[in-house]
Amino acid sequence: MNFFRYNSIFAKALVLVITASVFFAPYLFGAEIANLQRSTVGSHIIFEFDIIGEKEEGEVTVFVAITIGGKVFPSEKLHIRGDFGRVNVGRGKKIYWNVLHDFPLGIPPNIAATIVAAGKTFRDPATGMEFVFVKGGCYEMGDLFGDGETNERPVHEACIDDFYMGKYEVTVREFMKFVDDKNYETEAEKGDGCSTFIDNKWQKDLNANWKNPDFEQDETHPVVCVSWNDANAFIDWLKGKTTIRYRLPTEAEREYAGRSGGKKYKYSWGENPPSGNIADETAKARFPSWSVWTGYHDGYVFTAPVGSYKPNELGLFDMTGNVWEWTLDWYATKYYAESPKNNPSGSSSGEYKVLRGGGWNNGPRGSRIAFRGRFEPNARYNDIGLRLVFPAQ
Ligand SMILES: [Ca+2]
Repeated sequence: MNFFRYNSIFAKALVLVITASVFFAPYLFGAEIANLQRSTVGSHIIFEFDIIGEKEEGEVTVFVAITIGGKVFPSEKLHIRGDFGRVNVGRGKKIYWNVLHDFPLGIPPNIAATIVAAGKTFRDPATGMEFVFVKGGCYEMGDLFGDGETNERPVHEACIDDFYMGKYEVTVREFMKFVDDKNYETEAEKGDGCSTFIDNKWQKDLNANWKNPDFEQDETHPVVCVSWNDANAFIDWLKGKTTIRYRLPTEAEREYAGRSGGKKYKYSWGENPPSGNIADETAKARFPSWSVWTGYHDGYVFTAPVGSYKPNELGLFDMTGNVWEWTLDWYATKYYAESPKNNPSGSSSGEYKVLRGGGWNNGPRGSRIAFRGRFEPNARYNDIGLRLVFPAQ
């Protein structure tokens, strides 16, 4: 086999030079990599491993990345082939890395490989954030009930690839890990604060930011007062920690997941009674002028701890209400008329980024899944947060 032909003297040198510390995530969640072994054959490093999953796990997603001197090289940047991407659970999996192709001048020292499997669920090793596998598909996107805004029309077919979505909105605790690690200052802290609902109207509070959003929060609440730019700084940090290509969801992914896989639902709770933190009777008692969901009590005027209400049919929590969530997409009023069918990802440019899902201050109309919120990428409000996704390929 040509593939394995090599000069044996050089191969010996290779083994000496590489002080590889191969490791894998030491947690058991959905699916895991086990019995990982490394060998060197010619110009290749070969990783052999088993993928162990719960009984119902069939295909899982395997990510591989190589770290050299603290720098992460994801698989798509290297000459790597074999059992990664969507792979069936089982034993004797192999990944081949043509290391001399990528480093022809010599093998760098201190190479570490990270191989991670994501099953039906996944837990991020750096933050503990949980993710749920969302099987892709085609669905009718937009104002299915004929009572929405004009920018929700025309209703059109959108087809979405498989992806993973955050089970919860990003919490104060998770965002704090990023801030502490990077000594990051949010745009609200650097600039003129965050808009909060004071004296019965939205106005800038110079002293408001994610640590002090003008209402009580503990670490289990969704982080707010973060701009789209802050959200992406958080994502860039997280990507550098792991092998996972995290990003914000597209508008089409957010609507598909919010409707439990594109079902004809107006809210994330489907045909059931409301189950989420929206403008309810609790909020009405504090803000009598608000339009609320009459007769519904969720117990919170402002944000609630994430996961306080029943999840939707995909196991995702707070897909309606709690906080508005940034999406990847630039907003265009007429985008739905020209949107591509496969994996639409918004206008190519724009002034505003789309927000989805509604927040603690939205009544029945603004809480609709199809509703398209929008703000400038540097906007900060204490009803805006985020949720992450990553592709399953
Ligand atoms: Ca509420």
